[in-house]
Amino acid sequence: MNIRALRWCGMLLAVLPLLVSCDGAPGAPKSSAVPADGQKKTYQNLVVGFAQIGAESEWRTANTRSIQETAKRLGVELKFADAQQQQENQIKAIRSFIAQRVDVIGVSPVVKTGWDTAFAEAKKAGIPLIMLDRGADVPNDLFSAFIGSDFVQEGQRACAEMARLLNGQGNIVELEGTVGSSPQIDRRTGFEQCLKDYPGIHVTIRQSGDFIRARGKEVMKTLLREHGQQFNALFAQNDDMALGAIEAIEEEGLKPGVDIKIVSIDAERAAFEAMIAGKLNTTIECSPLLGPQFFETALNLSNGKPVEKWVKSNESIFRQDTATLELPKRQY
Ligand code: GZL
Repeated sequence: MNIRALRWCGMLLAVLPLLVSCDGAPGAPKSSAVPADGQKKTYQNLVVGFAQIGAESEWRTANTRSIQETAKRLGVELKFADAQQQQENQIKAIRSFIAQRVDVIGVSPVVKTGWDTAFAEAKKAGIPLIMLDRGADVPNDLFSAFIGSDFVQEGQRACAEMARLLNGQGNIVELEGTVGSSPQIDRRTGFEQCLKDYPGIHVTIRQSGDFIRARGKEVMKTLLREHGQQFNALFAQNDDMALGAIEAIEEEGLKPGVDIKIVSIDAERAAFEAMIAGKLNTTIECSPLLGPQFFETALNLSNGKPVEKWVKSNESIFRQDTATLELPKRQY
């Protein structure tokens, strides 16, 4: 066995603990080659590798569920890697998928930078790569499609909601997500762009909670103790951090949603429950239910069909006045 093959095998062994193969159907592993009779690829003989970020939030858990349940329903062989929020683990998984000759690779890049080499290796191997949910700073020729939300628009929408809640006057704490991730960068960009129209509103404090509920609570607890009188609003870049901050606000004896107006992003079920309780004012939808679009795009790429470079999610804004009506309809 030559050095190159050994290298690939070494990499494969290194990431095996991270990899879970979710067969769409029981039985022997499927070939990733086009069937001998030249028949086009179908879901039942499609082999897809997906390098997921981790399980940092309810949103991510719902995103993973959508991917895995859709693969099972369609009969796609899914090789799934949980990177535990480490970019190096996602890169190892991509290299493992290349070594296994999957038909398509999917990845939700944990941060925007550092992907050129791994993506170029997939391109060199002739394997289409789809970015799902989060994007990356790579040349357009290194990925086949991006499937996900317009994070800048989400930030703009959050700002407009906050301006309405504050009547154009107020000081805001911004709880940011994972530093360097596309949602953290782009939601902040959109929020700041919109704030230019509201000179009476300022973001006075900005800190990261890494999209994690417990971190959101920790940060908000500290900010209330050190700057409590200096802000009357919270923009949380995801619902989980907002829910953690709500706990901290209540423990300080204040009324979330009243003493401190709160706008967040994701529109997960717990956010609707918080709005019904009057503790959260608005949540901006960011759908994790990307499984169907992901596998449809993967199949089209495998059959050499053209796909949109950006398959954009269509999303809504939810406020307290419709939360009771909407809650039963929520799928995540
Ligand atoms: C956004 C997604 C973000 C969510 C967070 O598409 O990447 O990551 O807003 C999740 O809840 O952790």
